[in-house]
Amino acid sequence: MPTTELTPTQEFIELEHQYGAHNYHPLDVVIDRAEGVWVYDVEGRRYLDCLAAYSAVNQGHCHPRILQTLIEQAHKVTLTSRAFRNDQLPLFYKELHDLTGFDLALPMNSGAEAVETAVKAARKWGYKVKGIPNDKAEIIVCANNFHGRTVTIVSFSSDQQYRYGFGPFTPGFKIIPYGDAGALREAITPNTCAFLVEPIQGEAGIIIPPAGYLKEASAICREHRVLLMCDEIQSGLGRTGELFAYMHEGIRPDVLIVGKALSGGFYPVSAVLASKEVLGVFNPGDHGSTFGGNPLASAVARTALRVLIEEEMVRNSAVLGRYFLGRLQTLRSADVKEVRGKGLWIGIELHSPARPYCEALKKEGLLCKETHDHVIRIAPPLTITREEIDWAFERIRKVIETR
Ligand code: IF1
Repeated sequence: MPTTELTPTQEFIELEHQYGAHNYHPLDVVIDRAEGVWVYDVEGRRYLDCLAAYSAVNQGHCHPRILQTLIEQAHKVTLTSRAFRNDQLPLFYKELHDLTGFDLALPMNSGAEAVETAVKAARKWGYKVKGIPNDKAEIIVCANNFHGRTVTIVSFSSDQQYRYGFGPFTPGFKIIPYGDAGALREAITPNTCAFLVEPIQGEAGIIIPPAGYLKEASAICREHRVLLMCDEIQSGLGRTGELFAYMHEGIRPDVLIVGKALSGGFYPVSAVLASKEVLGVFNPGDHGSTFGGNPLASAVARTALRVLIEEEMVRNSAVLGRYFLGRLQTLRSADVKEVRGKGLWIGIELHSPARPYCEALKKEGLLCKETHDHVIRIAPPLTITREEIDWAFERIRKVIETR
């Protein structure tokens, strides 16, 4: 009986299948090394990473300067807990303030934890500062939002799969259509404390709202003393060609939520940035986290921000994003419905499912991920070069125009 020899890739997949929960449907590529925009699988094949870990490695995989910081800090101290102080968090706070202009920051780990922190801050601000009756605070969110996977966050998701089987849900949220400032005005009540929105919706398929939407939403929030909270966990830190996506509209949110590339993909680091009036509602013991603001996270994030600025990755995202979008908009296929994007964040919307295209692109050496079934998300590290874009474009054109 010939034994079925498994390839190294199949062996790893088999182990995952046998011993891991099946909460993902990843492409069958097993990566064991990564550098810059390139990743390598266990059989030595090379791929251009057009997902960048959902924009967590904007700085490119294993950025040497961030790696150096990680190693040096790991030899010194990694975790003190917030019961004591450390020498990296104060410097991280100061550099976040200098970079963003927000008075204060509250450091957490995952993006979802930062979103939960923003929800708690907005509610407590609503009660203590705005004077909303206790337990009556309302937060407005948009349909097709993605803000994380906790029970409270999926309580305000409009995606049935993200909610199915996870009730009962947290009350106090209202869902309005995305991109419709009038709907926001309509939904506000005297008990509304905040409007939580992605400046560009990522998981929904890189949905860019009408020009002026965020500006109008900001004015409506100011008029009704509602906190505008921008979730820039995916759209932030250069992805759209500005440091933060809200900057395209010349506005400034009351609360800014960041994560992912805040650590360049080396470590879970997230944060909520806001004024003293908002984050000042937290008293000692109100809120926290074992790892939040630890010295290793703070040191890594400081270098991740530094390389983003010093190596002009935001400008690269703007210039090469326009170039990449321009080339992709020349694609000729009856299956392409729209090609849209901002900076190095591009969605190729198709009439048919995107997954088969992602499988075909993998065979050509390009790793992309479908989002919401019909969109191929193109989001490479912001360090990509024009030559690498041309290399990627040739393969995308071959797959899209010859299927
Ligand atoms: C998964 C999606 C992207 C986010 C925004 C908060 C969070 C995310 C705008 C939560 C996280 C990740 C989560 C990851 C896949 C990925 C994702 F497909 F889930 F929706 F990027 F679009 N706000 N997005 O994009 O941050 O807690 O994950 O650190 O859950 O499958 P997190």
